[in-house]
Amino acid sequence: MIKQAKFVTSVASVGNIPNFAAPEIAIAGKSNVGKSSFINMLTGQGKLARTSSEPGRTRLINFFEINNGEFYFADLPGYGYAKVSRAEKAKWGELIENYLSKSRNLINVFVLVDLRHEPTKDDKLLLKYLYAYSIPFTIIATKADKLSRLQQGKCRQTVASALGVGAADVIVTSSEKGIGKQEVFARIDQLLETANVE
Ligand SMILES: Nc1nc2c(ncn2[C@@H]2O[C@H](COP(=O)(O)OP(=O)(O)OP(=O)(O)O)[C@@H](O)[C@H]2O)c(=O)[nH]1
Ligand SMILES: [Mg+2]
Repeated sequence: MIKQAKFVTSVASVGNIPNFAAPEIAIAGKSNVGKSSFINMLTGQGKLARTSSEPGRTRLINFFEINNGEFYFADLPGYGYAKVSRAEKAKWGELIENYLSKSRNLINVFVLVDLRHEPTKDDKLLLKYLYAYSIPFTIIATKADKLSRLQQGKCRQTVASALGVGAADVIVTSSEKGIGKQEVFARIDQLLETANVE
């Protein structure tokens, strides 16, 4: 359960990445997949993380304190947005990569993918990176409200197969309808129970 949540800081460069001495869960995924909305659903604060129908709005890593420092969410900038310059893309990539490889208390990356679509090349690249650096992750499928129950089941299987995990390992969510919230909380509890913090 999340009882308290507040925005702490935004980070635009690697040198400023904070160490909170508490477990961190990063929220990653392509631009516009619903990362910020997901944080807002979990915290019950509709305006905590800035959302936008315009892709590529979150260009910084935004940190949120949860339950008075029990853990932190890191809302990562979305990848795969076509309308930005190559230089800017490289800058985002570097920021994300540096964060993932240097953050000492990162316990898990929530990889958000749109339930309706086949995972992209960039999604697969992220997973490859997480495997290579032995960073544990959880697949979260978003925007389930846009599909019927039957389609949700089918798409869950498609997403799972494309990412090389089991369908049971994909948590189906909708920030709009609050679908999957309890499953996500259960996952977070499980992660926190086994967390070691420096
Ligand atoms: N129908 C529906 N729309 C959603 C859901 N989650 C997010 N959206 C919409 O998708 C758009 C993008 O949501 P954001 O939460 O800003 O996405 P993001 O991944 O943070 O985007 P960037 O920060 O640009 O990478 C917004 O218009 C949201 O309202 C959902 O569960 N269902
Ligand atoms: Mg965002």
